Amino acid sequence: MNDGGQRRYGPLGSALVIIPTYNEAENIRPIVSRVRTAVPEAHVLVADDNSPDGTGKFADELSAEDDHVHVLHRAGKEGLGAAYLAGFRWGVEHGYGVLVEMDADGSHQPEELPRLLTALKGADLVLGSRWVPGGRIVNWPRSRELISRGGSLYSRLMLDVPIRDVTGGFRAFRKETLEGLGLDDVASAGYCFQVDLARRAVAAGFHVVEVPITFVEREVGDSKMSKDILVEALWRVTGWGLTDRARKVGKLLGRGHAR
Ligand SMILES: Nc1nc2c(ncn2[C@@H]2O[C@H](COP(=O)(O)OP(=O)(O)OP(=O)(O)O)[C@@H](O)[C@H]2O)c(=O)[nH]1
Ligand SMILES: [Mg+2]
Repeated sequence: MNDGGQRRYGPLGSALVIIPTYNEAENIRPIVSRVRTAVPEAHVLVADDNSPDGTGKFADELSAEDDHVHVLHRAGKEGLGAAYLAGFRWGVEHGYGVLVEMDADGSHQPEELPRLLTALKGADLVLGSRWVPGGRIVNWPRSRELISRGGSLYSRLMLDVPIRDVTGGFRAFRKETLEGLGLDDVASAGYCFQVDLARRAVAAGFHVVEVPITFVEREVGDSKMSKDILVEALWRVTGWGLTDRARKVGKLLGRGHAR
């Protein structure tokens, strides 16, 4: 993560808030309406994986009522990462300059979006962060907090990224940043998708800024968090960390050999 130094940043283009959904029927209307109120100029893209509870249909209704709301219907449940990749592609193709990631369940508060977007004026990527001073969590069981904090700490140490909240999913990207991350070979489906994007941004030398947020546990609907998602995150992060280390050792040995 560089400090942004004397760099000058181009103006922010129009923003697209991407909301991936799987069975969020009760949450979709309130969350879209909060986004529309908090950042009226932004557009919303609901990326729905053919939710059996009809979330996609409710999103279509919202879209029919409001020309700032769009829906991307996907064939079936493929994970959060795949839904975001499709959403990013849609957003770039449609000319948006800022792509925002946000959950549908109210954990990410739309009212905090203006702060994220303001910070992006001087950054390549802004991460909403629970674990920087000023960041807070509301109604999370201790066990969930430990998993999240532990996951961030493990990723930070393993991957050598100076980011406190590396698994969070409330983020704002400049289009140019996404284009510089090499998204074509991102395979992560679950939460490690967020870790993967953060480590790619740091490795590419982008200026990453963490902004404190208040994260509120979902009140309605079911979590899609599962043991499989955690296991995927653990083995992928470990794999990336070991590969990076092996590469560094290889470079050192190569240099020694050349001398
Ligand atoms: N399109 C799509 N969206 C998904 C998928 N899995 C999760 N989501 C959405 O991604 C967001 C985050 O998922 P959550 O289940 O809230 O995960 P979480 O926030 O870690 O878990 P909780 O704290 O228990 O809410 C929500 O908006 C989900 O509806 C998926 O496979 N496809
Ligand atoms: Mg959630």
